[in-house]
Amino acid sequence: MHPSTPPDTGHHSDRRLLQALSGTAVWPPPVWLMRQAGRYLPEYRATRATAGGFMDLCLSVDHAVEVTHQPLRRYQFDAAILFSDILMVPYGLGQAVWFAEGEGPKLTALRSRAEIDALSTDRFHDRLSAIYQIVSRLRAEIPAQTTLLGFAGAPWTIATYMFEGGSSKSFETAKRWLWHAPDDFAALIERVTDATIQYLRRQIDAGADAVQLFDSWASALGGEAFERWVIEPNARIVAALKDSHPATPVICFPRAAGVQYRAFAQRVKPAGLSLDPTVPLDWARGELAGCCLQGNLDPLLLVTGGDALRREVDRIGEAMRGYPFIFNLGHGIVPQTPPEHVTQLVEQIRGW
Ligand code: 1CP
Repeated sequence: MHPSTPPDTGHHSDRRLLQALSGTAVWPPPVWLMRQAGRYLPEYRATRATAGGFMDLCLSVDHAVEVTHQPLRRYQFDAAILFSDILMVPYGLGQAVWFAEGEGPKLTALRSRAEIDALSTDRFHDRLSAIYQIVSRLRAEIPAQTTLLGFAGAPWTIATYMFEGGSSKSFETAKRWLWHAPDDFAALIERVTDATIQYLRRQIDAGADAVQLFDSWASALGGEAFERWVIEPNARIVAALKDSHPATPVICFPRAAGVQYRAFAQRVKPAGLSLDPTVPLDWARGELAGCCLQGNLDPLLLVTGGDALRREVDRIGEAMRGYPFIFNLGHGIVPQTPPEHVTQLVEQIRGW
């Protein structure tokens, strides 16, 4: 350390993950994992069992703070991510959201323009006030060098749940709306976009150091529809946050968007871009320059473990050395992941 370097005062310049997002090549790279809190951890399952439903878990300040801490007690991650869910925005807008045991998320599907117009931001921050308390408690409690990430779903992905009433494979209902009734679809996207901007601003004000936008179903759209419903809303959110909170980086994740990642990066210009496992890293370094890249280990390799995992982790590191990069998975951890494989992964990266 240089003799004039000030002691660790907890200033955010000490946060390696923020250095990477500001365009610096940090080595070894900062690491965190999508869904790093969750069902693969026995302590998560124990807390979840006492919390009631999944929505109760997300809206209970003590429980959500506890499960956010759990992976940090086991692993030296560079970031904590707010424990919550992307479906908090529909909930904040007044839609009913619940999680049926073993079936995933359920919502009362939107069926008319009147139901779209009835969604309201009037009580949005009230309904979500627990989330802002969770963020501010986390920022006070986690180590100074650990980055606190807030997050939200991107509008297209959120719209699929709002129109389908839950998970979908084909997105048939949502697509019917966007092609049959584009004005109504646009009204919904606009409402969700505005709410998401307000939601992320409040998370940042409460202490989030950076935020991630999950567009998990971006790959369902192409051509003009990708431009209008994926690129445009992401661009509007990133621009609004740059305007109000210029020091807070945004990471975008237009998952599985393939070559459309290039147009996305050029138009949205996020500080960070999260890559799914199919994106070739040498291609990404050339075509997505200007963004700090994050990714992109296949989460199932973390289930397999052993030499196959070790080799792939080294390959990713070699490809990204010398480039602004955050090590992550290409999608969330799956429940059958052995926790000791995460230990192996983090130790390997720290040993580079
Ligand atoms: O039973 C349980 O305990 C619930 C499982 C679970 C968990 C742990 C759900 C339900 N959500 C979460 C937490 C969660 N979801 C986080 C927490 C922070 C973290 O540690 O990363 C985050 C960031 C999310 C984001 C999320 N929710 C996304 C985007 C990322 C992705 O996986 O693509 C999506 C699509 C959701 C919807 C959702 N919530 C829960 C499930 C099982 C799903 C996916 C359903 C589907 O496939 O449609």
